[in-house]
Amino acid sequence: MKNILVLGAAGQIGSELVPYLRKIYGNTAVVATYRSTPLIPQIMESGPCENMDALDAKIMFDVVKKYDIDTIINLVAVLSAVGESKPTLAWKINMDSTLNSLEIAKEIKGAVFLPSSIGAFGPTTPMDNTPQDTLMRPTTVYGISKVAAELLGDYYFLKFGVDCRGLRYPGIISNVTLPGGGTTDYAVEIYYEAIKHKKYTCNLGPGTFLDMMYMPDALRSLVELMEADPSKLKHRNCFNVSAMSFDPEMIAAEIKKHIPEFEMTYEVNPVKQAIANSWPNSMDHSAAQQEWGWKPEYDLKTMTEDMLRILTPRLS
Ligand code: AKB
Repeated sequence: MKNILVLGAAGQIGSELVPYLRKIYGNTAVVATYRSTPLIPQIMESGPCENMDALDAKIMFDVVKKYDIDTIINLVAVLSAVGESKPTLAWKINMDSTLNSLEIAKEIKGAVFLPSSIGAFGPTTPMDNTPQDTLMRPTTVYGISKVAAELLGDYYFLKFGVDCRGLRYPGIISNVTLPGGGTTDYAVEIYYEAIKHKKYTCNLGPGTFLDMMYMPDALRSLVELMEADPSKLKHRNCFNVSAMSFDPEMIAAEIKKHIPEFEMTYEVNPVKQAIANSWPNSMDHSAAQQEWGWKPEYDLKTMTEDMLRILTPRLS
């Protein structure tokens, strides 16, 4: 990657990915784009930014040309829970931004990163140690758009030689920008509420296991995959990647070790619960280990220590 365009840079991943990439590749080499949500000041002040709509291919192409972009990272997405209340909008945003990225990469002979998700799996997928290659019949519009994007990524690689790569991200836990509209959002909110109010009402029920990952691992996995030797990649779109699997009781118990008065209660959101029940409990990420050396650094214990260390002074 030399000159990188990050679409959706104001979101949960984008607001940390842009500074991370600028540190590695240089401030002027990473162009951050956004539409309605403003970028964080650190991004606005440290390098090029463009206010543009990723659904407008002509404008995206002009920006790509202006900065001599060779790699497009498309983080534009309507997530799983919101997608169920606005399915046609979710489909349009998720698919049009994907197609525009692939079409423009084809023109410039560039590379594309497409994030997929545990949401690409469905209720008929094996739930435990979910294999890399398995049955994928998701029951959310978000998941359907992710499977379609994975297939399109492979199609553009095979048909046009576009160097498209992707990761099936689990729930991502972070402390800069809150996620919005996802099913795994509870695992971020719980830290904020534990610090601010010493209590949290969880919208997923006890025993709901899901894969999760701390943001530093998510950022590193993206760069490691994009820089991996292409001749080693048997799977391009997309690799299972995970760092930990837990249920609400386990994360609450870990937080309680640091905040003994913390209490969690449950008020299950039926839409989110149905989505979570259709997703894997834990994924097998051995293909990512074998093909490009994936290895997570954080587990539930070390992530909790780090989240509380960073958030406590900010929120107290
Ligand atoms: C969501 O919950 O929708 C996302 C995801 C796992 O893709 N965080």
